[in-house]
Amino acid sequence: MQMATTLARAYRRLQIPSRIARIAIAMLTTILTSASAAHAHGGMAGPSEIGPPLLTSGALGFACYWLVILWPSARKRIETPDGSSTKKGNSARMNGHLSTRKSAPMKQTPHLKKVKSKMRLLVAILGLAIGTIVTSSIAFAHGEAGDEPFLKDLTTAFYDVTISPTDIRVGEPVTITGSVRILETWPYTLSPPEKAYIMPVVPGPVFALKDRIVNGQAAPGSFFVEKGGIYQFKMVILGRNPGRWHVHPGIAVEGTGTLVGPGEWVTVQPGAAKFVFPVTLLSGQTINLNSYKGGFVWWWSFAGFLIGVVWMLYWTLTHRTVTNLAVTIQLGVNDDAPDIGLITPRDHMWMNVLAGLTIIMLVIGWTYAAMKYPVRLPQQTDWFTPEYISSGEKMAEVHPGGATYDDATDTLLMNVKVKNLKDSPINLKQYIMAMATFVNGKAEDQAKAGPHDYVGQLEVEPASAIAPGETKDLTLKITSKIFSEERLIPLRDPQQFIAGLLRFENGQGQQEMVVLRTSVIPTQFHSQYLP
Ligand SMILES: [Cu+2]
Repeated sequence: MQMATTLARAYRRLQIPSRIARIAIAMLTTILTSASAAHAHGGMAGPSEIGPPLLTSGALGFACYWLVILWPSARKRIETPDGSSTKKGNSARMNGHLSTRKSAPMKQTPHLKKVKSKMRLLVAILGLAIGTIVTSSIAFAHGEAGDEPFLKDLTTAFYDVTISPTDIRVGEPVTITGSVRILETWPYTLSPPEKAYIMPVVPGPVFALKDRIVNGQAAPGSFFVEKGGIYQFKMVILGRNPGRWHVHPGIAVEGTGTLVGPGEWVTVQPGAAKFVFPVTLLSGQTINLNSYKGGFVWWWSFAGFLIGVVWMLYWTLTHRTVTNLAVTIQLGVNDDAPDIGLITPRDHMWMNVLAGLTIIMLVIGWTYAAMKYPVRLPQQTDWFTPEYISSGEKMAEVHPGGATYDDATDTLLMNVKVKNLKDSPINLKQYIMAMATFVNGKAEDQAKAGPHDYVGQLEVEPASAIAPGETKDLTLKITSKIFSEERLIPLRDPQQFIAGLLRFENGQGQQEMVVLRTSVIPTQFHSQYLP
């Protein structure tokens, strides 16, 4: 009996915290559930990479929480001796609910001290957070190393990519060409590729896309794709902002995300004149797309933003809704609690004013658009299936014989059995994997294979050509930093597979690209405490 009473008392004491805990758990669950939807550009390598952003956001969250809790208007109320700090007479209810804990005036002085010391702590934390943000180095990469290896290897392969010139002035063009193949090994864990678009992957709108051609056809937007499809692209981009930018081609597959090809550094020098991007409209009028109606768009959006900010500040700075969570959390869900000043008729009036302003803005916007631009077209799209491109006449039959990867030396060893189906000798020229190309050849062959940072040496053993009809066991050896820098090899995955394209060539210059999917066994294991 006594135990039950003790338990009940303990439960009563814990009621508020358990409620907060419930809310916290619900929020955490929501965050975790919604986070799993991200496929590409989400996974990070380890604690060294994921640690700083997590700590920074944690510190920011903590600082913001205390900023709201300790905001002067909230403090003022706590300091008032009789606890009736709100504008209307509401002390009765306040006292009824909370006086047991907060009404005694003698507790105010130590509490004030506590608040002051908390304020100091808050300022220190804010300073620290701002300092961390200011001093942190600028991120240059595009995050492709963060993608899981399977996401890069088994999905696509980029080859013959050129990005040139690499030194231009503002307004001058850079041309990106190359091919991407959606591999037949596309993982079953991802939704099948159906729609995609090819685009330049650059850090923000520092270039303007002028032209995009896929398999010989203009491709203003996305197009239909399929496993095994080969997409030859040509994009022309114009330098917009001066700087040194990393430029990649990428393919954004609906439901999967953007898969990035090899990149090149492009320097954009300041131009003599300002950047302009003239476009002729159907009406015959020529506009500068770079700045067209920019001022209007900015100020109109800002007006809408202001209404939102007024609404946010109104509720966070002057009201108990956020600043006194301890009070609001004890009220029923549908209780406005006007008697303690939670939501008063005056608040309703001001919120109606804000809602009214929003509606007036919308009506003005619609009327203005209808009057000023009577001729309008709905947004246009041009979905198409690009013309089929062959991977080459059947030349070789390939059987994987397994692979090993040495993490210490970045060495991949692959065993393959190759049968020559042609009547002339064939050679293995390249192995293409994700955004990297490994070349069985000299320095000049490597220079032609793609952007320098994504090209490596491939050694084929035995080196001699495969005679017509012959079946040969080949060992492919690649030692390259690209594997670890771009995180291409799965080392701790439930499925240890890589895939890529083997490029065969015969004496007449005919080629075939054959998909190779093979298991990889790491030869070294490092202990790891986090997934
Ligand atoms: Cu990059």
